[in-house]
Amino acid sequence: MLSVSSMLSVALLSAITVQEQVHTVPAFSEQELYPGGQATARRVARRTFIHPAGNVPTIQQLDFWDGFSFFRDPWVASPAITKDRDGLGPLFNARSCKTCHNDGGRGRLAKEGELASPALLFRLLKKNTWGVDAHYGGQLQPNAVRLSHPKLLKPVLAEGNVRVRYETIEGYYPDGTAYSLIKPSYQIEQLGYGALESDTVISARYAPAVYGMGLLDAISEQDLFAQQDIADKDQDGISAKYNLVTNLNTERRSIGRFGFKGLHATLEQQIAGAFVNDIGITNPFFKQETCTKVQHACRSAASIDPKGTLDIPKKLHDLTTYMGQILAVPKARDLLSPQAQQGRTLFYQLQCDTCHTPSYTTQKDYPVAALQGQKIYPYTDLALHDMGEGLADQGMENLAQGSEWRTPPLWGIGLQQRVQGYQAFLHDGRARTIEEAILWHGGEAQQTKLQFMSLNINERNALIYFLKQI
Ligand code: HEC
Ligand code: HEC
Ligand SMILES: [Ca+2]
Ligand SMILES: [Ca+2]
Repeated sequence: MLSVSSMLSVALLSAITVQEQVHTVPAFSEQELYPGGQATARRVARRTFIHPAGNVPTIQQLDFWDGFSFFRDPWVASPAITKDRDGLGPLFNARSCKTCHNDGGRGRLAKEGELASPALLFRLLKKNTWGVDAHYGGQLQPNAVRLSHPKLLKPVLAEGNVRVRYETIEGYYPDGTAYSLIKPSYQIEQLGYGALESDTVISARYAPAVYGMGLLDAISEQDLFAQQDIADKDQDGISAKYNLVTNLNTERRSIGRFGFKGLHATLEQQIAGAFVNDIGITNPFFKQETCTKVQHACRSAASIDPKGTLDIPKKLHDLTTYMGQILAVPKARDLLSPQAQQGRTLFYQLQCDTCHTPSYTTQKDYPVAALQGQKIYPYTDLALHDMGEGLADQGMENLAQGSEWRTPPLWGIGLQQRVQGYQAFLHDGRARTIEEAILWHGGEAQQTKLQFMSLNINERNALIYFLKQI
């Protein structure tokens, strides 16, 4: 006999009728060939992703190249002769944006057993609560400026380095095909300020491509919120949660859409965060250098900076933001071929589109005219998803748990190998191929992953071929 409580739950279960998922495959649209709408790059890039949006007037293209120099050129310690490129550090990860976002694409990773390259940086987080390490702050900076100044009694010490090792995991598809994955582990070395706090956890982040960011910035908040499904009401096993952060412009809680944990509300604030944390360049959004209370030499170095104020004033900041806004998305490639079309159908049938939302129309009142009202195909909902233990670290970042990651855009991912001569995927760059990236999907994406695995080899290849063309 059923107990009252289990009868109740049976009643509840039948009341919530599990919706039959209809995997509709939308008709192909020619617009998919131009993932950035009219702002798509005019030609497929060779050796670089740096192109201004195809539809911006010449005068704005000049601003773009001007802004690009702030992305490309290294910053130097102050005092220096170059007055508009100084202020580096005291602590920093790299001297320029380009060091990590190589040619607008992803950074180059170090080999197994070597010290991590700058393109892999390490956040220092807390378990189950949002906080940072008291001694090292929220990010490990492996570099420090070398200054000589009478007031600086001791040199600024770098914070440390990380050595990366990989463990190989072998597996088989149901059809018997073998695959192998590599799982990273990290060892921190040369700590400059003693041990990390015992409850500090490290979270590796691999510098992503930065093209198309202005278009993601131009998606309206309503369009994103419409996809929110924290309690999984539609019962497809996939929830979508946004990381709500303070928009430093409006002081209002907004969707954090940038970064692997969705920590920054706007592109401008994401770039401002990169400046202060990664390069040590203070700016109107982040006015303090990253020195912690115990980093005395760092604090002295910051205080003797002859500029005494922010390393970049507002205007310069806008210029850089502008460059980030109109950095163009590449055109799709062989999307019309039968193989790509077969892969496209599978992409929808397997419900990859539930998280990798194919398209949006950008806001009509976004400040940059070229990006207004564009039909774009980024393939992301910009929401956080539980991706399972395999991809999890233990750190909390605002509302994001260790296992939750923001869906990354997929546009242009297949070009990385061709343009840059190397490729790596996922938040820590552990996936050597697109196939491996899919195989790491777990948690809410577990079902989708299993369905991918049970495809036959031609179908799997077709799906991957499609992803390489978008
Ligand atoms: C030390 C390496 C490094 C440097 C230098 C660096 N970045 Fe990044 N960048 C990253 C990493 C890693 C992430 C992902 C961060 C995260 O999610 O925690 C990122 C994220 C971003 C994003 C968000 C991408 C997305 O998909 O949401 C943008 C935009 C960006 N960086 C722009 C810049 C700009 C502009 C500069 C120069 C001012 C810069 N970065 C400097 C490593 C770097
Ligand atoms: C539950 C949501 C969800 C579903 C369903 C999903 N993905 Fe993802 N996908 C993500 C998230 C989140 C990441 C980032 C994970 C990370 O970096 O650790 C990701 C990463 C990727 C990447 C790597 C992108 C990059 O730039 O590194 C590829 C490729 C990808 N997904 C393809 C697919 C395909 C193909 C499917 C369907 C078979 C699929 N995904 C289904 C959420 C999802
Ligand atoms: Ca500085
Ligand atoms: Ca630090």
